[in-house]
Amino acid sequence: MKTLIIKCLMALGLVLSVYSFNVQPVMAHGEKALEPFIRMRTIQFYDVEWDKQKFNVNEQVSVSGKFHVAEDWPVSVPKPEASFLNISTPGPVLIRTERYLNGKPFMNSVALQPGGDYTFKIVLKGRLPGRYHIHPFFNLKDAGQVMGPGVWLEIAGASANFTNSVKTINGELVDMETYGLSNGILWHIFWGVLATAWLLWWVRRPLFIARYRMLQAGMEDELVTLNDRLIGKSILIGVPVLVLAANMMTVNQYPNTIPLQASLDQILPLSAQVNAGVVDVETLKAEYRIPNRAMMFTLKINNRSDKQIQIGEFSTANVHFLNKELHVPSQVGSESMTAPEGLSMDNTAPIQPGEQRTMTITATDALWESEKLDGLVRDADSRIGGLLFFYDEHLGERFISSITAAVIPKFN
Ligand SMILES: [Cu+2]
Repeated sequence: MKTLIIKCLMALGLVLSVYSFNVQPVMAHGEKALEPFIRMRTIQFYDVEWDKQKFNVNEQVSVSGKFHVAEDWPVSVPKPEASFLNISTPGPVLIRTERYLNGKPFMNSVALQPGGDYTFKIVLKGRLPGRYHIHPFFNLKDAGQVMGPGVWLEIAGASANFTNSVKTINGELVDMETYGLSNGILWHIFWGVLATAWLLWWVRRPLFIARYRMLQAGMEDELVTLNDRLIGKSILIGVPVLVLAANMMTVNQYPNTIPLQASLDQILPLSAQVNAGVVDVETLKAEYRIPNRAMMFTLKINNRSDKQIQIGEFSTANVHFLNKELHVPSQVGSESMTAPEGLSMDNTAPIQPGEQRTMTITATDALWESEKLDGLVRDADSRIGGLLFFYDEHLGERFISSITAAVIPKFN
């Protein structure tokens, strides 16, 4: 017996030690969970910048950037008719105070147009001190969350110093952290007590089988007593009277209120987006070489600008593949998602104004695998999408083209 116990303990110890070898801090929080074709062909964030990444409780911080809504929206994903721009945080560590789309403030969900470009800005305020990974992201109705690039934010200070006061339309200054809290708790407790009491009133008596037998014996009149009826009637009258009276009191106390808004905001994409359509790119072929972790595109490029241009970057699902020949500025805070030498091409000569060229570019990096984008080749929808960034010779002007293609996997 003793040896058996020792054996069991040893086995358990072995199991535990195996687990302890595998313990690693979990850094991700679901960014890669969505299918690759959704992450690459719905909302494509770019130029996302935080005005600061270290700040104090109560201090304002803002994130701004742009996104392109893919033309080649996946057929299995509902159209972005109701999309909500938000910030993903581990709990209420920040509060959102302002939000803009194309410079216009907006409160609700918004309908986005495939093919459109938008600028956004979200203003936040530090609430709980700590170090957090934060992303702007879009909640797409019936599709899920499409993450923007993540950064680490460090909030210093003490949570006790946090203040969140707003002035109401009546000119009253209220503390949003506690406003209406006791009233809310009171009503929850009241309804909870009333409902529990009503349940207990019936449950304390013999229930189903005993009552069923009485019913069978023709004694249904005795099942419901006079007291039962009296209490039932008083609740039937008392509850609506109470609700109406409370409602009247509230209306009297707060005559000017605005209902919670449930409409859709209508904000059109940036109309004549600067440079849109100036550089035409058609994808003739896309191949993914699994052992090399390399995506190869055959592109037909038509440079209709008056500049000589070069491809500087290919980006998809917040991963950036840069052309090392060109020193394009990498996006802020995205070091871990950038392959600085990831983009190569068969013809590095600049594309002349008016030139049409068919060329092959290859985006190679382990990020295809670590960001779980290579799962694309096992999806029922194996199309890829992304943004190509062209630059003129002085890196002064930038032309963006959205590309899309069906991907053919190469297994060796
Ligand atoms: Cu993150």
